[in-house]
Amino acid sequence: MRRPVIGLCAAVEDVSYRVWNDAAVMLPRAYADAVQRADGLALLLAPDDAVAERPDELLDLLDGVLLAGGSDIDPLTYGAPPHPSVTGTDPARDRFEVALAHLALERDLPLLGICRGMQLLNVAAGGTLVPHLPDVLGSDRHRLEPGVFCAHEVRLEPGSLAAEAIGGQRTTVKSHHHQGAGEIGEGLVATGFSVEDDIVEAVELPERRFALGALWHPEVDVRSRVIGRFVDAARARVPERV
Ligand SMILES: [Mn+2]
Repeated sequence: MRRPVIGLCAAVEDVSYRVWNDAAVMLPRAYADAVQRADGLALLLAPDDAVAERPDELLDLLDGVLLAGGSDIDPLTYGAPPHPSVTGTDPARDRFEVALAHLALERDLPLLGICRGMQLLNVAAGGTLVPHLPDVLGSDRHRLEPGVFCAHEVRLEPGSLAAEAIGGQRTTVKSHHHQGAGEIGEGLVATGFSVEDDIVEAVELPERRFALGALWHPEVDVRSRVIGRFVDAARARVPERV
């Protein structure tokens, strides 16, 4: 049987490589590595407004969608005013990913949102975000230093997909975010919380085969089972797409 095709939603960022300083469609390598380790085929997806209009043509090619980390979601996407800590947004990426998330959920295609991707899943379901967690927590605990993952504990609801995916009800996670979920989107259930300050760290749709958002970074944690469990859910769907 062929490997499940996992679409990884990429970012557009100004990057420097070799002799070039240019806009690039990119994603940290850890995402593709984690999918390939789980025996999935990692396919990087460039934001595309035509797909945002008609996501069927892309989703027909995929067995699972991974909404990756990256820049903050434009507050306009969820109807909030600008915030001084929110810069470098990419409305085209937001549109593309919201469209893919909606249709993936409608088709019950396995969907995993990581960090920004969890926030995107919540926004796509009609939820909102806290623009800057330190404003409400009084702490930088979830992103101590930009560009360096920090660690904190999360607890997962017994019986949830999040708990099943991590293989327990408590774990230490790699964290790098300054935003979090505000109002939880329709149909989503919060199933993961940070132990220290009780913010929502995981959301899921219980009626789906696999629809999970995690605010932490399993792709940089080789011990994590989250991406492997997601790729397995996509693999189970392979015979349905010929
Ligand atoms: Mn966190």
